[in-house]
Amino acid sequence: MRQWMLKITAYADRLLEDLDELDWSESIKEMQQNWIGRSEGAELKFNVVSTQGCEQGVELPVYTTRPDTIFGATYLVLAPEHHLLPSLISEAQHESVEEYRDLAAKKSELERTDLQKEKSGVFSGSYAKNPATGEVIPIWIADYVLGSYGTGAIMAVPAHDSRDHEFALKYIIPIIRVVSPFDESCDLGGPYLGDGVMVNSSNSVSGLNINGLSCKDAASEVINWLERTGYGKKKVNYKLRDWLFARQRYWGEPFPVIYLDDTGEVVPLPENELPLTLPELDDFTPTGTGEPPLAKATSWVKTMDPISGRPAKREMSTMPQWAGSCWYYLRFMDPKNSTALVDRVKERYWGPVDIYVGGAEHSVLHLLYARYYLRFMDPKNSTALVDRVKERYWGPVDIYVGGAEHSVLHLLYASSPSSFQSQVLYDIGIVSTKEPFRCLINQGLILGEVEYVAWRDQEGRLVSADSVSITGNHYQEKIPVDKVTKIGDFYVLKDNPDIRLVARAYKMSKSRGNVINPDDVVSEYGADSLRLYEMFMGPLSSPSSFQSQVLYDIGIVSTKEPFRCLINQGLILGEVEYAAWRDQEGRLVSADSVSITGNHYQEKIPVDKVTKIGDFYVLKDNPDIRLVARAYKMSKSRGNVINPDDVVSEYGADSLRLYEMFMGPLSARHFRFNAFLIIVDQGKQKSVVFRTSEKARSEYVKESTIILPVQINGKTRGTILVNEVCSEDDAFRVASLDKKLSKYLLGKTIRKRIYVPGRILNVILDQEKARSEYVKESTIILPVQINGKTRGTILVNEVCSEDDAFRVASLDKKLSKYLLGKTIRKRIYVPGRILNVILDQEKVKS
Ligand code: ANZ
Repeated sequence: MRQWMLKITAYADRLLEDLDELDWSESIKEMQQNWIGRSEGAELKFNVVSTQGCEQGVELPVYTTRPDTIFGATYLVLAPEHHLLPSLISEAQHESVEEYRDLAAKKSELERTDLQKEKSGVFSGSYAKNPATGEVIPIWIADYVLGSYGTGAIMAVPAHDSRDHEFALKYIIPIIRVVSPFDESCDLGGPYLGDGVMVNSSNSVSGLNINGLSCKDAASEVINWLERTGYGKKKVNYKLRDWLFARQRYWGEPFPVIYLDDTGEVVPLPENELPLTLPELDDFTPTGTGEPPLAKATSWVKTMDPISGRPAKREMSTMPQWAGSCWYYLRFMDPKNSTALVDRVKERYWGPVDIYVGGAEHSVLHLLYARYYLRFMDPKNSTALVDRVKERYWGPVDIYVGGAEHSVLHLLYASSPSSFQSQVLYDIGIVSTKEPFRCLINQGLILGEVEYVAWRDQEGRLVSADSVSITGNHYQEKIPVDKVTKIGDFYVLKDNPDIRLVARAYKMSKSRGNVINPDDVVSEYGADSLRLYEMFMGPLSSPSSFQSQVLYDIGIVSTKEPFRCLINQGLILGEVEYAAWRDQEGRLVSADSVSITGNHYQEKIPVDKVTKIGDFYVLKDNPDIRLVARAYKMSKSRGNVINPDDVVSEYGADSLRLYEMFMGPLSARHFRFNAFLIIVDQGKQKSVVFRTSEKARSEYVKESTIILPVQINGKTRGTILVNEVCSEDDAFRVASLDKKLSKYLLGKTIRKRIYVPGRILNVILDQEKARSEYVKESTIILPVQINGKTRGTILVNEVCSEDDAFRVASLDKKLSKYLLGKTIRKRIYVPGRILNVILDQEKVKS
């Protein structure tokens, strides 16, 4: 079959070298490197000989990356599809070789390489001479050698290659060791694949002696010898194949070429005949004759050369899907241009794509093809086809009339991801950059909603997930989300918190029934709700699970018109304002010890005098003084109005847009979409990505905040961020509020604290108490009331002391909000039942 191939192999080196310039993940770069698969070695010829060693006039070239091991080559292997095979099969072996070839033809390349459990092969009946040793060695046929790689034949070195070793053991072929490990004590049970010193590698007749050399030196010595004696030469090989660019299907860009009826010559259509579009076809199913479906469009196929008027036929194959996907992004830069692919000035302004977000599954094929397209045809590669290509945007380069290899190549491309197109357009001067996508981000997978399951034992009794044993014959039962609650780090049954559940999110799939269709979400919650939710799902590259609950939580639900809903409700407050308290004598008083009766008054503090330690804002030069931080509704009278127009003209619309996106989920209720709407139409100002951030930098560098290591019982368990000179109490408070550290402190009795300001905080716990861990069966959920109203629950030991219960409550994120900075009048504690904290009412007012 006549096919079109693009000569991507001419770009292999450039596509490899230019990977360095890209801000892509190392794994994707590695995949592209592996796909291109550059390997350096030698191609050398073995003469086919009779059993007596007489040359038969047939040369068998092999490709090897280990020319140093030539003295260890004790047999040759040909791929079953090797074109020289028919001339090598002896009469006696004919039948078994044919049988073996039929079997091999049924396997895929993958099955023949990685998946093949046991090597198999058959003797051809012929021999060859090892040019280095002068020995006559057998030629075998085996399907672990692929016809499509290298020369389709190998010199097998069973002492130093695993596949050859396995094969030689099976068919009892000599194994000659030629590399001795540097470390002589190493185990030589199997093939030795490592580096070492050459042994058994000298022959006076061939004049080659590499004994004592390292593998690397021996390899270059052998290559010199091959080149000197004419047996071979240095060779670089690529796994990358040329790109089979024709498809026998209807959908796809038609090739703009015709074949002249009289001579069969291929003529590209002149530019004024472009674009060539597909003919309308009612029936585009396969023809059944082997011809592509376009053969059915007889009046379209039959045409004439627009220049000479000679009768001709159009190409009936079409281009593959990659043909368009490799350059569509250029069209986005200049979509209405009808005379060029993209205007040069526009391309220079917009290109290359700053960030490309795509799944890792595109990492090789699409991304390599796209890179190749931008490079196209090496100007120094003077094939006749180059000029033709230059006349067109992406014309095919090479005509390939292929045989059996086609099926192999085609399968290779279809089954494994690879990629390549962008260098093309760079070389023919259409684009100014050879790389299409400067930065590549592989987005994380969005999994389905978290699913919960409980375990039951053989008698059907619920068993907590942490005490399920593999031998216990337990089985799982799905639990609806409304029966689940979270306590600490664990999901438990709401009405039986002792039973921990297994919580897991799965990849969305039809068979699992957990697919969430964005269209459904949009129609239920509105497109903006979904958009906002996506912005807060976490880092783009991390996987996460879809949580419809969050759509409720951010308060945008129950209306299909979230814009209107938000504009009516949301409020963006002015900048945060800070105030310090002073007492009657004008002395500064920390906000947490101000009493309402003390006649204190407030003083505004400029932002540059404020720093944050843990959750609190304090005076930079006196961190013991906590400040009141509060944002107020924007009002003219307060003078805190922020006009979006001013923000846009100072920072650019993109900056504001970006800022709004990152205001944080908690402020969603205060999110200001009207400001968002205003800036959308502001036009493109200088993008935030090009702005310097000097202002922000100096703001953050000045601080005397340090990272303080925290030890628990002498073992460093984490760090906290505190002011260099902060007090021991403050350091301990920050540590006990820290998520990680609090786990070690929760419910424990502190025996001692050792604090060296600026250096370390070490907390020594009462060991006995520490042992009675809190996660045992005696752990209960204790309701906590503040002023008689239940405000939350805590997880404590049934018999824990009042002090401990109170400490756990005050470390609880939700409850601490009620307690922070308040004076406690009274605590009522009924172990195992309730903790009620009565606050000083007057204080609450402040
Ligand atoms: C002798 C030798 C000795 C080899 C040794 C390896 C180790 P890469 O790196 O993938 O290019 N080979 C060559 N052509 C092959 C084919 N068509 N099908 C299967 N295997 C083939 O690998 C190159 C090595 O793979 C070559 O070097 C050859 O085996 C084998 F100690 O030659 B070597």
